[in-house]
Amino acid sequence: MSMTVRSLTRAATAGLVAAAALTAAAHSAEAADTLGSAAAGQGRYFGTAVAANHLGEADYTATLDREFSSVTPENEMKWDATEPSRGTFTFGSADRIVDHAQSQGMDVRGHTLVWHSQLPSWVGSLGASDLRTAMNAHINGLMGHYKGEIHSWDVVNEAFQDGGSGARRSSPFQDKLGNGFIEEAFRTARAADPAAKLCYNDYNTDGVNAKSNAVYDMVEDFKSRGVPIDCVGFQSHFNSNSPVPSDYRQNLQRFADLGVDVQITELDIEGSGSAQAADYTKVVEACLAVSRCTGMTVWGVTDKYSWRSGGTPLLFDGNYQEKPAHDAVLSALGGSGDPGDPGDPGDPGDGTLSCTATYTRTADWSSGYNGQVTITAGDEPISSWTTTVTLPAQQSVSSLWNGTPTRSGNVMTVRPSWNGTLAAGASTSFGFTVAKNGSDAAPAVG
Ligand code: 9MR
Repeated sequence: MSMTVRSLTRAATAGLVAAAALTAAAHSAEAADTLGSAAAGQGRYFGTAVAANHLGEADYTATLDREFSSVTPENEMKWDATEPSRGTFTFGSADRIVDHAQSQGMDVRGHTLVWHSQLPSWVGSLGASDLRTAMNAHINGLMGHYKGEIHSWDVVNEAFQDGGSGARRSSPFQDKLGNGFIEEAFRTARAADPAAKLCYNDYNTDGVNAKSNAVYDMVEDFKSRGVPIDCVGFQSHFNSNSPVPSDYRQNLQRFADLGVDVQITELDIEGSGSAQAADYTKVVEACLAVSRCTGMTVWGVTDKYSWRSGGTPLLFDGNYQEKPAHDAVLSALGGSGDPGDPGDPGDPGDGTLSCTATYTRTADWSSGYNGQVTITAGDEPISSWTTTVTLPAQQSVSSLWNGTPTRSGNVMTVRPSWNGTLAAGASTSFGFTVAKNGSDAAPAVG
């Protein structure tokens, strides 16, 4: 195999920084007061997307270096950035990010080799045979340059359509090479850098749905035929139109059960305060519950540079202050806050302890119903809670689970059973069965 002078240089540099990486990880693992070190304590990485043009901003870089253990170049490894004209590779911006990451002992995710978007126009104008050659040359060019330096590559990105069809998305690759382009890209990628984990990455595949079913079928087929695939990336861009799915963990697990790693690759959740924190907690807890979920990446360091900046979807605000979502993630990862950082989990007395209780009727039949009360911690973690459920006079509770009730007339005071400790923004629920005895009215919860 031939090696260019550039890739030889990068490979030699990589050997030097590997030792530095170990020292940094061991050092921060002791403290576990950053996202990266807390995740390391769980055997995971915690990464962020990075833009090369912000690396000169002191607060950006300080936050990046302190908190994260993996980086994904947000745009700098895409086809338009790396091979703007055929056969001419430009690695300047991507190299800057990789060099910075290595100097800090961070790992690098490669994003992305074959994608319909940010594709220079010359690619779209090629005929089928030329396109196949160009696709393989692009994979070889990028992966060769960074050989041994990338922990996981998004080999193919977003090849499936949204919506219910489970069909492949139209792209020059799909339209000219057919379904087989994905398999070919993975085979080329394996040969180009056998040490890198090879991932398929997509969005709106985070829960069980037609699109994720189609990806699932493809991965199952690849595994059965020995096509080299090591992981599936779940982008996890969430907002009110696309909330964290209730079957998120289950979906990650079914992919893991196919024999691939799963990674949360582009996490961001629009919102603020305790509701946003609670959603982040759900995502982190889902990853930690799946042993093959090897790490999480948020799609940016600070809200102000997010691709969805209006939705403030990240863990640090525009002034690099830790948001409740940051503290919730740190806590869910088992970390504890730095006493100097107001609002970090574990800080004594920095904020006001609060929680909210919401009631829903989860089942209903003629003579009775099931009620559920969800307790959500505010911007500080809590270690216990108390709530009251006042029933209409005729009604009586026949059973209650996930809580400890004491009754006085028609007022039931409920305290935790096992579920008193909640991270900032995190939730727990208790449930109960009520005999209506002729009254269908709802209880008052406070
Ligand atoms: O965050 C990226 C943004 O800066 C670019 O303008 C955009 C162009 O397509 O790509 C964004 O990143 C996308 C990622 O590469 C693939 N998944 C969706 C991401 C958000 O659009």
